[in-house]
Amino acid sequence: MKNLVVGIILIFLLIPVVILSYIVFVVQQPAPPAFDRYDVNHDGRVNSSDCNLVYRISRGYLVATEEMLDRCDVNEDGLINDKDAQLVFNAVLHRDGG
Ligand SMILES: [Ca+2]
Ligand SMILES: [Ca+2]
Repeated sequence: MKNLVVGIILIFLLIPVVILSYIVFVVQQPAPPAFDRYDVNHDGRVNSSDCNLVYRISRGYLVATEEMLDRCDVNEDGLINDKDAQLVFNAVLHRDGG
């Protein structure tokens, strides 16, 4: 009977440890990489290629994938237009120090 009580006490002591360990594990997981709307072609850089893509897509000169459409909508207004192209262009200029 004494062993049963000790076992039950140990179980109730271990439950919070397991729960806390799980919480610490989940909290320490690295955040997923930020979704870079400016990197339209998803090559890890924002440059003139992305400007060109946004401009061509906004003008209907290029049919884009759904993912590219999401990345092109830089200002997240649901439209892909000159405003998005300008924002990507400004980002490239700023990056190049221009
Ligand atoms: Ca890019
Ligand atoms: Ca937009």
